[in-house]
Amino acid sequence: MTAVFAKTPMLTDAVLHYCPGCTHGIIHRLVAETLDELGAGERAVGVAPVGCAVMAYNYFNCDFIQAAHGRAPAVATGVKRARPECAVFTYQGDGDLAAIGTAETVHAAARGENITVVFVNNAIYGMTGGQMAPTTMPGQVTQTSPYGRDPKTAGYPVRVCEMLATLDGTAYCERVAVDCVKNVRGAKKAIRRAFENQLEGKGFSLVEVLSSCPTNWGMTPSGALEWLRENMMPYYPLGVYKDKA
Ligand SMILES: Cc1ncc(C[n+]2csc(CCOP(=O)(O)OP(=O)(O)O)c2C)c(N)n1
Ligand code: SF4
Repeated sequence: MTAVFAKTPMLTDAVLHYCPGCTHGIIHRLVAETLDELGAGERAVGVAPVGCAVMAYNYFNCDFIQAAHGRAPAVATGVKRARPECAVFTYQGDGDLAAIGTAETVHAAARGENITVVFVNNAIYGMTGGQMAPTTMPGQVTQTSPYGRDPKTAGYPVRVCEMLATLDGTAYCERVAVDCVKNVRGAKKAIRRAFENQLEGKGFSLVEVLSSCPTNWGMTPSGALEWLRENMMPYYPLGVYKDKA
């Protein structure tokens, strides 16, 4: 049989442990393809989060460090400063990056660290069973908001791109989605741009990827993508929020 589509070399042969319909796998592939296309795989160092992507180190053919919950940008800062020739990236969920890791994220951006951050926003804590995240939508039912997130008591969702765009140290931030082919292509372009910026020494670059968690949202894979389009996209508009170029 003729193979018409193969794994990109930067991905290992390990079988992904993600749930059926989870978009982490698509985003892994986009990062891996980008590193292959830029010829940066040999000098790439990834920093894995705590969250469903905690074992990302099993899936990429490059060096990886697993950071304590939320601390990936601090770890990436150390690696990049010690080994500036490396292509250093973090891969983080919204619980990791926008809850416990808020300080690390904001200050890495404010310092203009020359790293690439891939931020997977699925509006929930996936790995731990579906608790409310800072990015959970108003009214969204989670394990810790069984009647829906009530902004009166639980506040409003955090728009990470908009927030980081205000910082002078942020070189580039863009929000993309992986709900359809067109948007997956856009996501790839943004991830590539975020790595190119780093290789050109432009500074802190972040790509926020609107993603689905069918398991904890209690939906089918296609229903979850529909929910993402109807509920997340209006609150989290796609687009470039900062580009120092
Ligand atoms: C210091 C600390 N606090 C809490 C946890 C528990 N914990 C593990 S993963 C996680 C949430 C992960 O959610 P997210 O970052 O959104 O990633 P996802 O699993 O949705 O991809 C939490 C709270 C932990 N491991 N360490
Ligand atoms: S729990 Fe959610 S984010 Fe985690 S692997 Fe399953 S679908 Fe993906």
